[in-house]
Amino acid sequence: MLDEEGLRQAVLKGDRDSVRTFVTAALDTGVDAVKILNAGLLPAMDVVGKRFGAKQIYISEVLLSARAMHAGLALIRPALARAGGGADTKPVVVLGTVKGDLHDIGKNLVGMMLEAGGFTVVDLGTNVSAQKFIQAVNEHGAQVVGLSALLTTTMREMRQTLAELRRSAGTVKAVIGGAPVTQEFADTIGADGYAPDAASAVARIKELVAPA
Ligand code: B12
Repeated sequence: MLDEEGLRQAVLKGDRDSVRTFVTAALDTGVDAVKILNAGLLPAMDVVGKRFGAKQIYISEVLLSARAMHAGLALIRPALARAGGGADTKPVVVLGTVKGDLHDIGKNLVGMMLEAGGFTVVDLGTNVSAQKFIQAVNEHGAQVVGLSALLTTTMREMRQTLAELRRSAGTVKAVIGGAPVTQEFADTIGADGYAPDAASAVARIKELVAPA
């Protein structure tokens, strides 16, 4: 059984131990990992983001909530990966936060949802240079590269990274996201796709890898 409200409150309070307790109890009783993500962890982080935006909480509280959410994500990760299906033929997505940018909460959510959606995710972390993206795309034969940026300054880096990917990483499709990023910006820099959140990121990337 999943105590949805209990789990959400635990994330909101940044109570890592309680998050682990709720998630473990849910997994032990056979609750689907995707449900734990969609009914508990994601909506709670959404509330955290809104409260921060409305100046109701401090950044330290955001970080505590993010840490608690990650403790829950770590527990459901194996089940999410299994939910993604068979082993060999999964399309590969290289994911990372662009150079100069250390924000990774949203990018990690996108990665988790992609794994649950049947993709193999190569997560390069944060502060990733164009060269590292190119190397990983070529090494893993990725069909898609996902770039995340949370700062208006690093959106510029996104443009530069995309230009270098176009020169050196073949036909890889590029999808971008992050709070300041818009569809209009994606069109301006020539990205193949944009998504405002993790669920629509999966849908957009599925469209891009679908056979024409
Ligand atoms: C948490 C946070 C931090 C944490 C980051 C911790 C971490 N591990 O990520 C810390 C404290 C380190 C931090 C640092 C800084 N931060 Co900060 N931070 C935030 C905060 C509060 C929340 C971001 C977040 O995690 N949101 C929750 C997630 C779930 O949402 P998301 O990231 O948007 O992701 C979703 C979508 O955008 C999308 N998505 C994300 N990535 C991708 C990728 C792809 C491919 C796709 C398709 C979709 C997608 O899907 C996600 C899931 O739904 C925001 C404020 C805000 N409300 O956004 C400020 C904010 C982003 N930070 C800001 C600033 C200024 C900074 C600092 C410069 C502060 C400073 N003076 O030092 C530094 C920069 C450090 C650096 N070089 O990166 C500003 C940016 C302003 C701007 N327009 O440029 C913001 C907006 C705060 C503000 N209002 O001023 N920050």
